[in-house]
Amino acid sequence: MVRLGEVGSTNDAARLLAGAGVPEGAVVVSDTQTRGRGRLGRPWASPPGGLWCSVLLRPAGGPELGRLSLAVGIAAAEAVEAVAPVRVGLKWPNDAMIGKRKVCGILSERAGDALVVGIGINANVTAETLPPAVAASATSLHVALGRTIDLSVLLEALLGRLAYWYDRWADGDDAVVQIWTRRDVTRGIYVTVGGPGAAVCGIADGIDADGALRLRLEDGDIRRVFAGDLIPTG
Ligand code: BT5
Repeated sequence: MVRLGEVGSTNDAARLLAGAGVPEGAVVVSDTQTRGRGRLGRPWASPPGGLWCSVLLRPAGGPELGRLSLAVGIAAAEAVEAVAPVRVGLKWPNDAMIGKRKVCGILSERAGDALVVGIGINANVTAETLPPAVAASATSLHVALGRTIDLSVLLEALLGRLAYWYDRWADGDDAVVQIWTRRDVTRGIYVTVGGPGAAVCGIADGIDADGALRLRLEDGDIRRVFAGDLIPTG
């Protein structure tokens, strides 16, 4: 485990480890990130108090990688619930939510033949330390509970649940899809999905076994979506 006080992005630090041939399971964790990022290079606010970490994986083939990101989402949700009396929902593709607000984001990136899974949990982050634009749609465990939690206990829970769900994923276990579906907060809700192509609107109809979002269009057809941002509109 590499523990840092400050880093650009723990994902970049983990990529360096991947390039150096470090074995699977290595973890980088930092108190803050100066260039934390989300998907498509979007900034990820990483003030002190959050759990900002990246895990190096070397999946040997295995089933769909889209499905691995589901497994990571379940692990993050279970870890948060293990340390705090909150209910965590999942919003496709990679957000862990408390109510309608995002408490955790996940960024999986390929690094050669390895995979770096970055997980950011707004644990002891206070609302004042998040940029206003982010604070409007985000929450933290501190905001939800009104107290701090032990970050090392949260990290231990996260790594434990991640190891469990990584194995389930590698075994091709359908529990990954089933358990993710139980936490799905947008199923049956009218949504807009913006992505690489034009935005599409429809009723979110859950996910397929490969992690694709099923969108029921107005004409009743199902559109499978593999990447994008889901915005509840109904
Ligand atoms: C994500 O991207 O949600 C993935 C975030 C992954 C962060 C971890 S922290 C450890 C590792 N190192 C990194 O550099 N990254 C990973 P995306 O779905 O694209 O969401 C990004 C959007 O979330 C931004 O455009 C903001 O609107 C919002 N956001 C930014 N910071 C946030 C925060 N701390 N909490 C909640 N929402 C935030």
